[in-house]
Amino acid sequence: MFSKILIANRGEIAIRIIRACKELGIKTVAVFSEGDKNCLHVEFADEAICIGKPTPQESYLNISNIISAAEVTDSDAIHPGYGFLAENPHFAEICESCGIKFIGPTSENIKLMGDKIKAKESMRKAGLPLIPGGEEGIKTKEEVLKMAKKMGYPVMLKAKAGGGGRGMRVCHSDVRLIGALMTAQSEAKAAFGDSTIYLEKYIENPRHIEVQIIADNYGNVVHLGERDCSIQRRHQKLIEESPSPVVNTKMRKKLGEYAIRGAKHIKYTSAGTMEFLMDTKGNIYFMEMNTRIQVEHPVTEAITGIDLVKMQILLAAGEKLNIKQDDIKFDGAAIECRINAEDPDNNFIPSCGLIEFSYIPGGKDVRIDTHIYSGYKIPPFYDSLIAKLITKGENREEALNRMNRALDEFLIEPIKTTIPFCKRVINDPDFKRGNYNTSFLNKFLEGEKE
Ligand code: MV4
Repeated sequence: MFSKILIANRGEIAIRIIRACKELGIKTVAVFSEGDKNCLHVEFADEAICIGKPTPQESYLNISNIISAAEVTDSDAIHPGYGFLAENPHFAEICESCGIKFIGPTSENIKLMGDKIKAKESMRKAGLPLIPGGEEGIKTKEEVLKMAKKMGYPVMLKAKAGGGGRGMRVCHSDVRLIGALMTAQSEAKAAFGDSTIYLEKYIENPRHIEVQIIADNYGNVVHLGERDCSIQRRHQKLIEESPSPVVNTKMRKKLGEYAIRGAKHIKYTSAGTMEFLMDTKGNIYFMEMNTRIQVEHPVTEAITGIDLVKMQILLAAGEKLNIKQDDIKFDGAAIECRINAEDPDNNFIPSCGLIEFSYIPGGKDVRIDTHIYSGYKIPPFYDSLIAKLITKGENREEALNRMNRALDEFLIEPIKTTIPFCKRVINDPDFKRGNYNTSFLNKFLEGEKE
């Protein structure tokens, strides 16, 4: 087992990982930027090292400073959390070559899934259902028109190195397709340094359903059910829940089998998530795979009782999975609201500065993962996520009622947060019925303007 882990992250996820380490009796090293001196992850870790100036580029993305911090503290392993370096194959490779265990999948798997065309190709070989198209990068205008004709409009252009919605374009006609191809290529080049674009059939009003898996180094893989992440704004998730209101036991089994088959095919290790789209007829298609622990992992922890971060650490240290698929029971329902320091009444502009007062809710089956406290000053350099509120119930209705009361108790003053907005969304009649898809939030926002 590891004796010391360096956490290459900040905020709530750094604290989440420190908690897992402490419970496993592993020493921790926090890294922090000059803008994060007063952060709780610095306080809670056994040691803390400053890794540079406040901007992410100069600190949490600074590979050599992080590796140096691991070496001077004699750390055995690095947990990257999510974001920053979590899905950087180069970083994972450097860790390994320095004899530091990267807590996550292999750099080969990160690289493979980072190439959205190769990812689809490997999942096709594994036998997963895919969105039509995307077999190869587009070389000529003639070629893309031919492909679009074959699959029929609407179609979608996506970046090979993409993800997170950047470089994506929906097109309804030949003329638009040609125009969009050029802009998508330059956007992809600017964002990822790779202009390669591929074409897919556009799935209208899909639900975003993802399946959590965890795999050890010996070929054992289990799935931990799905999360419905359809409530998103500009590709940022706001609310996630499990089980999905539209997934029944049979469908869950099917989704789980796909996810396990895909993971086994690439000899995946550690925690990972297979993202699927479900169309309005209930057809499911593999979309992409995330090779990290995700923001919304506590939703799965709430209904399975499994600590995913502890599990990641144990498996990275070479332990065998101590559970079989049949041991995993899905109990009740859980929902997560992301609390961002943003003003929902002002186009979600970031709201930084001093938190003069904060009260964190509690009570039965309420979980808050946060790094804020009364007197904490939110720096302007990083992601706006300041807390995750997760409630669990015997069923969806109880989880939602509990979320309502926990949101009522949650006080963060004087900055603006998404708390009141989350309250409005979860009380929407369609949301309450589980009747929503990825178009929900835009329509909801339009409705609120009137
Ligand atoms: C799609 C799609 C419809 N059809 N692909 C958005 C993020 C990126 N990972 C892929 N995304 C989408 N790909 C096809 N062929 C719709 C989306 C999409 C979406 C997906 C999941 C959750 C929210 C979304 C919001 C808008 C578009």
